[in-house]
Amino acid sequence: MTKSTRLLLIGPPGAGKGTQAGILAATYAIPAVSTGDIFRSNVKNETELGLRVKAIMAAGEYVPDSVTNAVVENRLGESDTAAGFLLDGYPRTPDQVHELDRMLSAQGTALDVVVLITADTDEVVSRLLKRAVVEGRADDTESVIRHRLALYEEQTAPLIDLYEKRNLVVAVNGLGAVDDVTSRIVAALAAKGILAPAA
Ligand code: B4P
Repeated sequence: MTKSTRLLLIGPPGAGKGTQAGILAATYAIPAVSTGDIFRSNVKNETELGLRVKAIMAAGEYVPDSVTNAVVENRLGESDTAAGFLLDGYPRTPDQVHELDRMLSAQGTALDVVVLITADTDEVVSRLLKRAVVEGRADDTESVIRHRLALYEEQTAPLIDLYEKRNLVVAVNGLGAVDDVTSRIVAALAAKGILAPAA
């Protein structure tokens, strides 16, 4: 493994970011930092932050950049991220990219790879509707899912170009079994010189 591994997972809602983030964090022995999970846990625990973002998330809107950036800056300030991390669901806007650049350059570090997980709209809508039955997430109704997808296309998909210009992006097909998607990501990372630590 390289001395430290700083990864970012990007892709539409339902592409499998959260699913793969958990598996990859264990594989590469780095913490997954999921803004969605952080917000959901705050909503569940009815913290001040949770009360602030609850309705925004239920409507499928993005939490304001200033709030999201502060959450990530705090999390990346924790010692377990010093040897690397995997960002899941952040950044999603140009301002978040800018702030992440600032945070990392202040640490004298940078991202190693941006993994783009692709999946078509029909597949992601069907996955999220299935998850609605299992988990009952407030933002997994069909109209909110479609809104989240539109927001992704408008605000987040353009960021891929920006990271492509930095030569950081590897695109991985997110269709098929979860294990197969993981194997594709592991192979794509290996091609970039990022290897899992020996067990
Ligand atoms: P997230 O938690 O990031 O939600 P998401 O985009 O839906 O992705 P998630 O990771 O949960 O789903 P996954 O694709 O893994 O964000 C939720 C909300 O938080 C946002 O709408 C926003 O309000 C807020 N937020 C978060 N980050 C923000 C930011 N940076 N700025 C502003 N606001 C922010 O999985 C989906 C389903 O597919 C699962 O049920 C899974 O089991 C299934 N699945 C996964 N892989 C599969 C496969 N290969 N085959 C079949 N099913 C699969």
